[in-house]
Amino acid sequence: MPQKKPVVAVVGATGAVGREMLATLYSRKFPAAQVIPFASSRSAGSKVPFGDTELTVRELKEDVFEGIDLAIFSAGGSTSEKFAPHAAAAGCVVVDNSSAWRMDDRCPLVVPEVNPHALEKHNGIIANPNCSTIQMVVALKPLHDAAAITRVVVSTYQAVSGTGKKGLDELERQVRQLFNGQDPEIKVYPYQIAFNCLPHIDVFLDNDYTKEEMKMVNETVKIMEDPGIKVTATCVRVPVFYGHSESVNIETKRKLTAKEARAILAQAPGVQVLDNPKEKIYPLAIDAAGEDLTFVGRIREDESIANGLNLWVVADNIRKGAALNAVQIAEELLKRDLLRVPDKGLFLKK
Ligand code: NAP
Ligand code: 3JN
Repeated sequence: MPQKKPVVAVVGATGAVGREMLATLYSRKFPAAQVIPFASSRSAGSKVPFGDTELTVRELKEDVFEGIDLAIFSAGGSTSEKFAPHAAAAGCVVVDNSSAWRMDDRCPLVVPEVNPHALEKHNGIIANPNCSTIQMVVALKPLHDAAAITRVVVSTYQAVSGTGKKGLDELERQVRQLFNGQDPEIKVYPYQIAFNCLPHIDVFLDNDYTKEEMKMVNETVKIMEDPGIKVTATCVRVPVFYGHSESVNIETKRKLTAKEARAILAQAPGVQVLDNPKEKIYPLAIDAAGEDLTFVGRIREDESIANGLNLWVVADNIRKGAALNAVQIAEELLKRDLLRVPDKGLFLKK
C-alpha cells in the first residue's frame, strides 16, 4: 500500500545548515506533503527560500509537533536536547544534526552509505554524525570491509562554514580588513582565522583533545560498529569557506596496495576517486563545495609500516557533512517504512 506523504519540520531553518536542508529537500524532490520551517522567536515570521517559493518561519515550542511526521533538527545541541523528546512523544521521528544524541545507546548514528541497517531499530531519535566523521567513514568503510582497519590517524582542515554564518562572516570581514590595512576584528575564533590555521575546534577536554577530535574518535567506532578500530584525531580550522579536507592514515590487518584501494574506492557508494598525481589531479575543497560526493585522492602506501595507506578525503561539510546526510537518512526511513515512533514516552523518561 503506498505510504502517505509525510509532513516535515526543519528546525533551525534560518541557519547555514537549515537553509541547505530546505534546498536539499527541494532539489531531491523529497516527497513531503508539507515542509514547515522552525527557528527561535528571533526569526519567527521571517521568510526562508524553498525552491522558487518562500516559507514563513514559525517559533519552535514544545507543542508544535502534533501532526508532524518527521523533524530534521539543526539548531544546536541544547535545542535538540530540550525539544527532540517532545517531538518523539508526539509520534514525530527526529533526525538530529547536533552531538546531543549521537553517543546515546537508544539512538542510531547513521551514514546511509555505511550503516543504513542501524535505522531498523530506531526509537524515534536518529543522530546525524559530525561532518568530519561522515566524510571519513564514507571513505573508510569499503577499505575496512576489504582489509580490516585497526588504526586511523586523521588530521582535518575544516572550513569556516562549519561554524555557521558567523564563521563565514568572520573570515570575509578579516580578509577585507587586512587588505584595507586595518587590524582584523576577532569575534568568533580565539585568534585571527584569515591567513592562519587554528588547531582548536570546539572546547578543550580534560585529556587535552578538543571535543571535535573526540567526536571523530567515538563516532567512528559507533558507526563502523567495531571497537577494534583505534582512532586519533587533530582538528584544525583553516581559512576556507566551504569544504572540509582530511589527511587520513590507516593501518590494516591485511595488506592493501594503493592500486587495490583505488579500485575498491572507485566502486564505493558516495565516493569519487580523483587520483592522478602526475596530472596534478587530487581533491580540492573549492571543487567539492556544492557537490554531494566524498572525493578521495593521494592514495599511497605508507612506507613506514607493513600494512598502511595514506588518503586525502574532501567533501562539502554543509552538504554531505550535514544537510544531505540527514535527508538521505530521511529517504532511507521512507524506503524502509520506518517513519514511526515505537515508544513515544522513551526520551521524556530520561
Ligand atoms: P547557525 O547558522 O548559527 O544556525 C542556527 C539555527 O538554529 C538558526 O536557525 C537559529 O534560529 C536556530 N536556533 C538557535 N536557537 C534556537 C532555539 N532555541 N529554538 C529554535 N531554533 C533555534 O548554525 P548552523 O551552522 O546552521 O548549525 C546549526 C547546528 O547544526 C549546530 O549547532 C550543530 O549542532 C549542527 N551542525 C552539525 C554539523 C555536522 O557536523 N553534522 C555541521 C554544522 C552544524 P534563529 O534564526 O531564530 O536564531
Ligand atoms: O566546526 C565544524 O566544522 C563542524 C561543527 C559542528 C558543530 C558545531 C556546533 C555544535 C557541532 C557538531 O555537529 O558536532 C555542534 C554540536 O552539536 O555539538
